[in-house]
Amino acid sequence: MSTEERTFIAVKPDAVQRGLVSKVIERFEVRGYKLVGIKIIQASKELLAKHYEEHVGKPFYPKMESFMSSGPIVAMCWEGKDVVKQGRSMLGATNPCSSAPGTIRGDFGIDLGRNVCHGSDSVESAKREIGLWFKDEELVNWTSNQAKWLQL
Ligand code: DGI
Repeated sequence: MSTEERTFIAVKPDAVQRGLVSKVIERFEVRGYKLVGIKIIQASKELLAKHYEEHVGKPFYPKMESFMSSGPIVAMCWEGKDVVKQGRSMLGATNPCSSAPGTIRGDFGIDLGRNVCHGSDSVESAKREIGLWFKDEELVNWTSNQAKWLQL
């Protein structure tokens, strides 16, 4: 297991259907982060309830569950310096209408319920979410040749 920080990023069904998977991947790649896990998955209601455990029972949950299970999700694990915090900042505010231009949600979304992507909000949640969406053997430890050009 790498000692580098990791985060869980998901391209939600709206963005998969709109052909935005490559755009989300590109933002993380060009920033200097390393992709260590990726798969396309049709999420079950059980998985979503675990992932969104703090939201189960809230008024918006049934609609969100239905949206998140309406089509495939691209689940990814990205690795690199400060990737959890930087990943959240690259995604932008939860509501795309409040997300700054230049962020993923601010550039590609206009609706809170269809907000393009998910990113872990803390190192602890990242560990939990990566464990929910990936088996250990689905994550690949590899050395990027770019590493020496990215940081001292
Ligand atoms: O971590 P985030 O995705 O930025 O935000 P969050 O954990 O507060 O909420 C998870 C998702 O739930 C969010 O991406 C969109 C949805 N959501 C949150 N609050 C509301 C909501 N959806 C609706 N329709 N209404 C809400 O108030």
